[in-house]
Order: sequence, then structure tokens, then C-alpha cells
Amino acid sequence: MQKILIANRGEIALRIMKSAKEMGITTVAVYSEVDRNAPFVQYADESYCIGPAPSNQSYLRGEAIIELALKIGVDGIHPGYGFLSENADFARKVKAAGITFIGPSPESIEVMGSKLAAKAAARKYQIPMVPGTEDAIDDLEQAQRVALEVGLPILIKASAGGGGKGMRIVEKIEEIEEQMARAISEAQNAFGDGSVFIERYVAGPRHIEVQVLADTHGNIVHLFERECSIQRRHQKVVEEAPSAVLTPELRAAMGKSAVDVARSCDYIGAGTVEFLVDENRNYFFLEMNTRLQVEHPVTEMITGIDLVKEQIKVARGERLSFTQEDLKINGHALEIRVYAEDPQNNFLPDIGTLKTYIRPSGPGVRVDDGFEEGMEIPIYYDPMIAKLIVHAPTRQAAIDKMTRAIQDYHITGIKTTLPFCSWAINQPAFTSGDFDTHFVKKYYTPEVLDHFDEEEAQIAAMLAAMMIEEGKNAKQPIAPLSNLGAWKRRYKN
Ligand code: MV4
Repeated sequence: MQKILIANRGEIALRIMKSAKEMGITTVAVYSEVDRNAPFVQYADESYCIGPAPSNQSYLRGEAIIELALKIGVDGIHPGYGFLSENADFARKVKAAGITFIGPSPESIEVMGSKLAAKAAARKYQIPMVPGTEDAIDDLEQAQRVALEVGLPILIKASAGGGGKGMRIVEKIEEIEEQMARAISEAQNAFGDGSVFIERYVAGPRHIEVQVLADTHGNIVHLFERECSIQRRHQKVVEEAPSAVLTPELRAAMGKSAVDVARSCDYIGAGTVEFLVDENRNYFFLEMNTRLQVEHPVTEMITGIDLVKEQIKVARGERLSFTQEDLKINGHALEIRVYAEDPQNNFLPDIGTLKTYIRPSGPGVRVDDGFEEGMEIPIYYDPMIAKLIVHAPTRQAAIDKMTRAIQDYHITGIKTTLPFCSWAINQPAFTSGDFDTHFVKKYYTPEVLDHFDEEEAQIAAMLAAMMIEEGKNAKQPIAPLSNLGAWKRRYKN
């Protein structure tokens, strides 16, 4: 593979290009009109504009991207995450054009894209799954029977859904008729497929996912788990590896199940197997994501493996260069997602210009981002502007390093989720490790961030006191406000 095109934008496009360059591979960026000055466009060896800002006129134009790739002699396409990454039709067309899709086969994407097909495939192995229906269900009486059999509350899920889209909870049997009808019509509208199924509702679960890697020679390994329970409306906020609750035995069992799920669909490349873990540490397979995930860096930090390089090597037909026994967990990694959202105003997107943008740094601090100071955040895409990742010997050391790194991250011009993340990772429920997917709902109110402003106010008051004190001895009186910046620099450290 000599030349790869990255069918994506922002931080992930940049991150993929860095690994490709280290492997001596020429990189090609495709970009929309609003992204023309983005770092990933400058960083690529070659860059091509593929259309206006809206994704369906640029980053989702699979055929136009393949046509361009053929014209400029590209031999591999990396789809990143989102956009075309889990589009089996795109993967098929890339292959048909004689270009390598850096990802799994169209068939694997298709099987795992259907939650019912995924569970059916997984049933070939002894993989724990939540009790429920094995097939799509549209008959009300049958649904009522299943609901009483598995026990209320139940969830109605769309087979074509995933990531929480198209889920409906039923707590009382009288609600089932209405919720079934709603779930089916929503699934039909959102995915063009009205198939729904029923599962027992697991209350207060943790969301733990396992990274897998498979080559084309039948070797499959897992790279341990990521704990992703800290989320808000299915948007992950904090991720960590390893999970604070898994015992070595449970880790090995979930790892084996994840490898079996990958085997069940003849998986190739990097993939993620999602599980729910209940309060008694029972685990259940939910779904498999057939792409590189946003939170992959925490796995890279604790294993020392560059997942993008491994994806490319596997796509070139190489054997994995390590076995399961070679893989060891080294220390603890945390990731927070920096969104251009206002946590004190219902997380509304806060777009605008990055007036100040100063990154944290130091040993064990990694920033994966795709913007520079002075740039505008486009409204057309995901509001995630950066990922801040830290690696330290222990979980508490990682929390301390992350807290410091957040303090050292200076962003002005837009509101971000940085203060929210700082609050989250220092909550007793987080530091103790005793939390579930309801963490944000349970503990977060906008007021908890007020003290972050209060802290600033305290510093200001302290500075004022010091200035008055020094002013007594000064030959000239100090003008407090105009001098505040200099005083802050002098006294804050
Ligand atoms: C569940 C569940 C409880 N019981 N399934 C949401 C995302 C999608 N992958 C599956 N999800 C869930 N499935 C059963 N049988 C609770 C969730 C869930 C959830 C899962 C992971 C992370 C955050 C979540 C937030 C709400 C609900």
C-alpha cells in the first residue's frame, strides 16, 4: 500500500495520516469547502475539495470519493469513524474498484449492522446475551407474552439501530401496545427497516467494550476493555482503560467472548464488541462496532499498540506481529472529549471562533485535535473539537494528571465541556469506581460547575488583597484591573 485516502475530517483524519506517514505511505485528504484551511488538509501530501459543507454533499459522497481515488492512483481508503465507516455498500464499491478498504468485509459490516443478525451470529458461541426475542417481532400478543416471560421492564430495540437510537422502555404491560407501535414507526422512518426486538431491561448497567484485532490469517486477539459508562444522552464523555471493576477472570472471559463475536462474523481488522455489565458483574453482549472508535487512544496508551498502523498492516495482508500472551496492560489511561458545548446551558452547541487555544502538555499527556487557534468551528459536523488523553501508572495518578491537564487547557471564544469533565472525574462516585451509565443523570446539575467560577472569583479576591498589600509599599499606586493578567501569572503558580 503506497497511497491512502482518508475519507474523513478533523482530528481522526489527522491522527490516521500521522500513522500512515510513519509507515512511509502517501496520504490524501478529501475535504469540504468549510474545511479548506483545516490542519488535516494542510498535513496531507495531497488534498482535494469534494464539495460544499453539508456531509451529504461532501464526506458522504462515496462514489465521488472512489472516482477521485481511482484518478489519482490511491490503493487504500481509510474511512475513520462516522460518515462512510460502517456503510457496507461503500466498502463493497471500494473493493469493486480494486482499492483496499481499510476495515472489515462488507459482509461483516452488514451482519453487525443488524442487531438481530449480530445476536444470531453470536449464538453459535457460548456468549452471554440479555434474555429476549431472537427474531423481529410485530405481533402485539406475542410481545406481551415475551414481556411477561422475561420480566418487566423491557426494552424495545430497533434491529437497524444501535448506539441507543430507536430504543423504547416499557415498564407497565399496558404501555406495550403504544410503545411497540412507536418503536416500529420510528425504526421505519429512521432506518428504513421497521424490525424491532425485545430485551429485558438491565437497570443501572456499566457500558464496557472490548477492542479486538483480527488478521486475514485467522488470528484474533483482544486488547482489553474500555469503560465508557460516563455518557450523556448516548454521547460518551469520559472513557478509561482498564475498567476499575473487572477482575482478571472477568476480563479474560469478556475478552474471549469478544474474540468469539469477531470470529462469528469472520471479522478482519480493528473492531469493538460492546457489553453491558450489571451490578452483579454479569456481562451481556450488545452489539459490535465495525470501525475504529473515537476512544481508541486509551487502548493504545495501555497496550503500546498503534491501532491505525495495525489496521493498515492487516489490510496489507500481514499477520499480527503479537499474540494474546504478548499483550499486557500497562498503567491506566483516561480520555475526555472536549465538545464545543455549554455544560451550563443544557449542552447547547456553542460554535464560534477559537480565540485562545493553548494545549496542555507533559509526559503522558496526548491531545488528538483538528483545530488551531483563530479557527472557526463549523456548525455542519460533530461538535467534538478535541480528545484529551492521559496515561499514568495508576487510576488515581491518571485522574490527577487529567485534572492538571484540563487546568492547563486554555480555550476562549467558545464554551466547552472541559469544566464538566473536570467535575466528573473528581466526583466521589467516579474516583471510587462505583458508577454506572446513569452517572451524569444522577449527579450532574449545572450548579455543580458554579464553584469553578467561584474559584476564579476567589483568585481575583486574593490577587486584589495582595495588590493592596504591595501597593502600600509601592512608589506608584497599582492599577488593579489593567494589571490583572500579569498578577495572575505571577501569583497563580
Ligand atoms: C440496554 C440497556 C439496558 N438493558 N439493553 C444503549 C446503547 C445501545 N448500544 C444499547 N443501550 C442500552 N441497552 C438492555 N437490555 C441500556 C442501554 C443504555 C446504555 C448503554 C450503554 C451506555 C449508555 C446507555 C445509556 C442508556 C441506556
